[in-house]
Amino acid sequence: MTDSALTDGIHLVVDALKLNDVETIYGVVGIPITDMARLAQASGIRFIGFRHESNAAHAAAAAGFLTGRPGICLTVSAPGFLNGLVGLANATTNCFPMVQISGSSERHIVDLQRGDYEEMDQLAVAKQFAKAAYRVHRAEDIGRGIARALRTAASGRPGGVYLDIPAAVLGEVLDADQGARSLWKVVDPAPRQIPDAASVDRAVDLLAGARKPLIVLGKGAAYARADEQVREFIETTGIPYLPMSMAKGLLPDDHPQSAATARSLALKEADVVLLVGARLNWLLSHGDAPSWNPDAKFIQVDIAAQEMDSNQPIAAPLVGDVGSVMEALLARTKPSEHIGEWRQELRIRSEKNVAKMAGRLETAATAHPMKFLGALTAIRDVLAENPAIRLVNEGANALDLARNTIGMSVPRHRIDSGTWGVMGIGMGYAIAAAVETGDPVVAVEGDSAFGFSGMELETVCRYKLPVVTVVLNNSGVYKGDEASPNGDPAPTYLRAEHHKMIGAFGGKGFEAATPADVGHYLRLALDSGEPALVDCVIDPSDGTESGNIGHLNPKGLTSKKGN
Ligand code: ADP
Ligand code: TPW
Repeated sequence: MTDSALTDGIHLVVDALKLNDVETIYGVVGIPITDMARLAQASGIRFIGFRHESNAAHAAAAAGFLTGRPGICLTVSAPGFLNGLVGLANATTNCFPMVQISGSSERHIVDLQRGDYEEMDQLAVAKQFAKAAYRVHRAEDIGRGIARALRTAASGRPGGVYLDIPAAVLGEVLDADQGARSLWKVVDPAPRQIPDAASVDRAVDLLAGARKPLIVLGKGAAYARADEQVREFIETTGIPYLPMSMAKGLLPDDHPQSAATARSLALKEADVVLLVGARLNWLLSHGDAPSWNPDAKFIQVDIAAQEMDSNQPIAAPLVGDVGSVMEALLARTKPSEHIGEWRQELRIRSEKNVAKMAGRLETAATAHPMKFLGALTAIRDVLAENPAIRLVNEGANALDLARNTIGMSVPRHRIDSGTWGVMGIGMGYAIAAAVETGDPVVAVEGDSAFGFSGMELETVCRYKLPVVTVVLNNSGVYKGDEASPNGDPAPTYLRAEHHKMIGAFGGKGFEAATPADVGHYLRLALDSGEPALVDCVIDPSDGTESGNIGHLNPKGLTSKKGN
């Protein structure tokens, strides 16, 4: 037998990924996967090498959301695997499809805890954090393992899947023909799921009787890529809708039916609520009074049947994919009657809120030192000039205020901290957005949030990605003006001149002290199409603790007394 008639585990992994149209792998190399990264690159798969696996995994998750196909993250064993796990768990929580492939150490040593290099039972650990976790024990099962991982990640409710491949399997040599026959391409990994006709009737009847109906669009609706069906349903029925943060842009934020600027009134008053790819979790106050009308009836569109009744009784469950369900609803639904008054009520509240916000923005525009809202108004104006820009957003105040200030007009152009409110997604998401879409990316980051993945600026520069990072730098977590009782900095205090960092990696850094500076440098950076960072110097006293979720933050007795 000649060498050309042989293959090995490493080749089979790369071949299986290629066969399944994987174009990019996000990862960090080391034993036992370095050669796999090299081979992937040589075979035409793009390998994006990161500084830390959490960021690579976050990138793979974002790639999954942005493309609708599982993003791939590749890590080494134990510590690299654990670093990636944060991204894998976050992907699962957010219902993004991704696969984390990690090399692992020798099973016969690990399982007897004899002390191998990077010893860990990774499969057992991953099971708790992933939608599913699999291990391949023989090279001839690599194709099966990858097919299974890809289908599990993408089908039904998407999520993160872990695939464990021991070093010995990667090194295993087998006959090339036998190897080739062991691989296959997954057919129709995420089939449509048509709703039951009776469930559609039930929902239509409920909606028909509503006086104050409301539609809530979640990131599942954005993920479903049923943009036309969603828009048509909303516009045909005339029902007001609220977009969750990552559903913004599914319809343009200035759409006349958007109730975003009358959110609290909409929740309090709605009598029939149609949830579309949105869970009634903490982000929607679990559907509870007093945020919601206690008599509201819920209709829920979700691909995952187990989501129904998780918080409130679901009067009309619609289990299926958003596209199929909206089509079925559209076929039976007529324009809603008697909702003119309801829409008028929301409009009046909205006008009042918008006027209040305009006042705040006006005050912020001239404030010195600069306020969050001053910088954000400038960012908003620049982004409005180019709707193709992908927006990444994390922080506390930086997240809440940017979400409310920056309008989106195109679906899936905003990715953020999501269901967990996690910090650290910034650079990973930005890198994936640039790599997967080729569009310019602006990452609007709180200064603390940015620090979690800041070293990946080097990755942005190394791959010359069109990512502009805008740091809203108020010198701290939430705020930067807290005094400490001893000589140490306060727990919330941070200090960095971020624009200097990127220079070390060959990117351009700007420091902006006024909204005019912010707009000017952001435009300059976007026009260059090159990696850049704008550090916005924000008043350290601006911002509230925990942003708009301060009520979730337990306070000790000392704080309560105001000491
Ligand atoms: P948000 O945070 O924007 O409110 P969530 O992440 O809470 O959104 O909810 C997303 C929901 O969308 C999940 O329950 C998930 O099962 C569902 N989902 C994901 N993809 C689809 C799809 N193609 N069709 C229907 N539901 C989907
Ligand atoms: C992985 C807790 C929530 S928000 C935040 C932290 C540390 C940073 C807020 O400060 P930032 O924004 O980014 O400067 P701003 O605009 O308010 O000043 N670790 C993880 N996730 C979370 N959510 C935290 C800690 C947290």
